[in-house]
Amino acid sequence: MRFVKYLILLMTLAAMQPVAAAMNHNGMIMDETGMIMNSNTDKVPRDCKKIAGDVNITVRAGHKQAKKFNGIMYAFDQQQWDVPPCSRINVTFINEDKIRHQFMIHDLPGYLYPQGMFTMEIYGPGQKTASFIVPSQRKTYLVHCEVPQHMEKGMKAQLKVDGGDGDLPSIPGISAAVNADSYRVDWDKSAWGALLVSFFAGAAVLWLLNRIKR
Ligand SMILES: [Cu+2]
Repeated sequence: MRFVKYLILLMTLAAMQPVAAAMNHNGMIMDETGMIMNSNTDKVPRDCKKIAGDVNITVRAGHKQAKKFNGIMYAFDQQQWDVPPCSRINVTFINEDKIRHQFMIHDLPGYLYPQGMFTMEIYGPGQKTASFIVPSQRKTYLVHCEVPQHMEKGMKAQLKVDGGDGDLPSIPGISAAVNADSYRVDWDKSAWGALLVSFFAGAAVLWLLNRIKR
């Protein structure tokens, strides 16, 4: 019994951990409509002398934005943004759906953005504005929505600093997937068997119907 109690205590502690981590997170602004993480309007990256300028972008996210592509479900209105080195990006993020969406960018310098991330999340229809400052390096950054399956279903884009260092895979309308979806039939013995069985079953039904009519 003592062992079970100990186990339950351990499991409870383990379950509490993510909550504690979220509470400790510096730079997180949260309200009932969403959250902004690691917003940065004035801390200049080490490799930049100063902020080169402001780039204002409006990003719409939703189901409607996916209509221009085949086979995807969610998208941003734009799949790519080009920005100059050391610029401050002021993002107005608009969620057009009645579900959560995020604008999340990865691999920013860790000393300014914990875990290299800048994130905006909106729980339903609405908008938020926040900023981040990019370093000087020529690089392509991944932008996506981290709600489960949203990136896989098309909510994926890229932000290029100084022209970027290439395209990321499976950006709708820009690049091909690493593993493309495949809907081919694997014509092995069982597939042929199923086809033959269906064929003869169908023929038998027709033959029976014919007999009943007479
Ligand atoms: Cu989403």
